[in-house]
Amino acid sequence: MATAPRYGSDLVVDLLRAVGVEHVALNPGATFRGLHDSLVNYGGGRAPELVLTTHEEIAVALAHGYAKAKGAPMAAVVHDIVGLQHASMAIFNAFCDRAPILVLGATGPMDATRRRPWIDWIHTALVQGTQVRDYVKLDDQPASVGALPEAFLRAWRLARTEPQGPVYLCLDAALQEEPLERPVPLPDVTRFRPAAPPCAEPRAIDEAARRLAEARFPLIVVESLGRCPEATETLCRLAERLTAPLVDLAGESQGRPSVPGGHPLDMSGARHEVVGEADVVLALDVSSFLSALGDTDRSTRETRLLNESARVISISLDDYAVRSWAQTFQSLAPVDLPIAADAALALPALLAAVEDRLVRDPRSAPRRARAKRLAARHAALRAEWRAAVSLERSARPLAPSVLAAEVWEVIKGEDWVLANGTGKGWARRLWEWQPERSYGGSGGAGLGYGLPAALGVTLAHRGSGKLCVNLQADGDLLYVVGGLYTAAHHRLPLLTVMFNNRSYGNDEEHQEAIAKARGRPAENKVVGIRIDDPAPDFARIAQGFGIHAEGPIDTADAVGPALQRAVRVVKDEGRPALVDVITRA
Ligand SMILES: Cc1ncc(C[n+]2csc(CCOP(=O)(O)OP(=O)(O)O)c2C)c(N)n1
Ligand SMILES: [Mg+2]
Repeated sequence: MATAPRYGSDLVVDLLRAVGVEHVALNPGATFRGLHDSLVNYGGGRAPELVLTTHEEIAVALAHGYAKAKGAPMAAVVHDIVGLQHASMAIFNAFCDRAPILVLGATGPMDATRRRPWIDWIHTALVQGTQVRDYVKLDDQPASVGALPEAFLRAWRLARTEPQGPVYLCLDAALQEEPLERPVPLPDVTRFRPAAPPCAEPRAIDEAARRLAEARFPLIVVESLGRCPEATETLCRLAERLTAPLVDLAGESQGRPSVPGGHPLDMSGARHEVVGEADVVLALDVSSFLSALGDTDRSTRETRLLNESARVISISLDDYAVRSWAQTFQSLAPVDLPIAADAALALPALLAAVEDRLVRDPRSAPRRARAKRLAARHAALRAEWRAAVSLERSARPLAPSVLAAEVWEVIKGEDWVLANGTGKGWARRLWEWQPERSYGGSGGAGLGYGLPAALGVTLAHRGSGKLCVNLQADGDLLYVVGGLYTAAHHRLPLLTVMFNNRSYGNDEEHQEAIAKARGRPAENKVVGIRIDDPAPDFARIAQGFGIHAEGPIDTADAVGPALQRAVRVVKDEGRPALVDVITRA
């Protein structure tokens, strides 16, 4: 292995190492043959380690899952304009989810005299970064080897500065392949760390504390607070002090979970009730106020607020993440006390200010009564959910609730991690739900996320003894089924459980709703939607990639033993496994 950098791309490997990038996911391409060679022959393929993917979308989605689980970015390398176009969906998801990723691209050569005919021309663009500019925090293309360290460190720093997100750095092929005539000094990377995130303005915190302490029925709503898992403890303490119900929007598809499912103040399952009763709402890291405080009619798309009179306090960095192209900023909701701050960082100060006020104004009797009432409602909800499982137990195909319950029976004694999926929301309802063990969804609701993101989570936890579980929908998997190769090749010990309804189920509901609204035959909802003629055999597909797999399974009784066998493969052999279970469409 070479010891001193000799080419521009060797320098990129030095920079990746210097900032501590441990993994680089890629799908090969000639525009980064220089970098590829440097990763293999200069870096030795291990520092950073190469992860081979079969599609650029998989490379980026894998880096997305990894960033959330590791709390640190990895890199994904994508080939010129074609790889970047494949990667773009996954970059968008990461942008919406505020996941930091270093996307390295390649182009050119920009010097036309050095281009090969045809291919180097059709794959060169001015300026390549414009393809993803609207959903990365920065795109850049250094024009010389000397400019490389600065461009790299700026991108690296911005990706990790709150609000975090993906960055795109395009490396000219000629620059990668350029021999270094003289050493290029590497800066001290510790001097380019991300800025400390903003805390809340003290007077605003004091005002928030006053409104909350004086509220008749305060409510706390969270959407993405789980980006900082340490915030959960303070969040629960604040809720307990105020006897404020907690509603976590994460658990279905959006956000990052932060509320423990067993907390007696968790009212996520009774959102309508508590929103309707609240007079003051504290929204922590909430972007979609209408998801939090409203109700939408599926067929008319009409949304109404559940409570017109509640006053809203919001703590988030959303206004610093606004871009004009995609309307990811959501509808403009009225907020009575907006506070721009990292919600997790603001929480301890808010808790202290609330405690201070409650000591001076201890009207505890109504709070005690409310705590009792909410705890009873919480227990009733959980009992309802368990009863739903008992009722459905013999149904064929399986109800998602029953499958989620079966998965729980098998993993509850393990040090589990939910790497992807929600089991149609049932994992949160039925499992002993610890939010720090899950990583939320894609952020951008772009399909093709689940498996590769789960592989990234598994990579981040490799060697930790944790059992990574992927609750995988069929339609989502079919976009990125080649991810199974990466799972097998890199021996990523991921347990995938298919919630296989042989359908783009979500769209089936939409087609039914619109057909009904128009007085047309609802039974046609399956046309152009079902994936059952012929039904893909996911066990055989996985086996074809060398993965242990069983299925299709369509009875509850057969699920447990198959899952147990799969868990043994994952744990004892350190290999991926898949169990295909047919669920209700
Ligand atoms: C890239 C992309 N294409 C299409 C859609 C529209 N879409 C949203 S949900 C859905 C169906 C998903 O099917 P599956 O993953 O099997 O989950 P299910 O609804 O059946 O549980 C589709 C096609 C999307 N969100 N993203
Ligand atoms: Mg489906």
